[in-house]
Amino acid sequence: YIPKENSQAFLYLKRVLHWQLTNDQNTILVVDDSSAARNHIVELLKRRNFTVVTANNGVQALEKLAQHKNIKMVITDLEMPEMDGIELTNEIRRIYTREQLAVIGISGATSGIHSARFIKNGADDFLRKPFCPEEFYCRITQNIESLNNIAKIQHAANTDYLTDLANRRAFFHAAELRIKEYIQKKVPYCLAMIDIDFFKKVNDSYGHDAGDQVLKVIALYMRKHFSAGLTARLGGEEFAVLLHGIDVDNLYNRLDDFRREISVSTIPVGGVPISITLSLGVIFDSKDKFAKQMNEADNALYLAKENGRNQVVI
Ligand code: GH3
Ligand code: MG
Ligand code: MG
Ligand code: MG
Ligand code: MG
Repeated sequence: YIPKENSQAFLYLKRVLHWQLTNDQNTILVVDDSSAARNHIVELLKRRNFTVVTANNGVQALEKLAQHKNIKMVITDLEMPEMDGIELTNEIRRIYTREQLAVIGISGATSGIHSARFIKNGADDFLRKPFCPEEFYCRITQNIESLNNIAKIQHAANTDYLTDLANRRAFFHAAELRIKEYIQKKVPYCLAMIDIDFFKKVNDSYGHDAGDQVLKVIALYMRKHFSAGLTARLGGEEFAVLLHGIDVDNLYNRLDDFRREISVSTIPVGGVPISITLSLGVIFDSKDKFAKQMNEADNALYLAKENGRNQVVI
């Protein structure tokens, strides 16, 4: 049966075929104490190109989850020895969010109470045994698609559209966490705000598109130069980097090397070589609240501008 072109069923088929091509990147964990039931599900998943891992009960399932970091979905039976499907779902939700991992409960019981219990305990969906393959595939596809959509939305929410660097939101979130860790582990670190000098002149002289191109190239330089650090575009022509290293001198030198590298390079835009310089405001190993640290870096940046730009101020 071939559905009519552009009907919903046709579009569904198209989506299934699309996912089928990428399903090998989606690992699914199948948990059931009955080997016959397990093999049946594994067989269905393999036909659709999924990578499959199996477990006989909840305890084993948690071990498999810890071993295989790329598992996207767990399909679990209800009644199993040692740890049943409900307990397993509960444990999973203590460790993994719904964005990280989908859980689909399966049970042969005819009463609707089991589907409600699975969902209340953190499952995303439920299938009643025996199920027809078509329903099984629909539910799997729907849940995988939903996970992939969330991943896309999260990426868009955390990425600067122009430069593809982390955006302000992502930087504030990730930098705060990393700094806590650096302080706890006594790892030397620095937080730097980087602002392009007289960027308005670039726009005025060469046009806004050329300005955009310069921002993109600066982002590439940052990525390359600070590959082990956390880099971001905070907005406009303002960037930030969080670095960790051996000591303050080493961190300072890496920042100043970057400043110098940019000041001696020319960025070709539409055949015209554009020269720019950067001002940096930096704080080292501060134990202040993150917002305060950003503030102090910003104050240092202001001083760098005051003192004549193209320099790093601590
Ligand atoms: P200063 O050395 O004091 O930082 O001078 P400046 O000209 O760099 O700073 P100012 O804050 O006066 O101007 C920043 C300019 O950056 C103004 C704005 O048009 C430009 N800008 C902000 N975001 C973008 C963008 O996404 N693309 C382009 N092309 N320009 C941008
Ligand atoms: Mg069972
Ligand atoms: Mg400004
Ligand atoms: Mg500027
Ligand atoms: Mg600025």
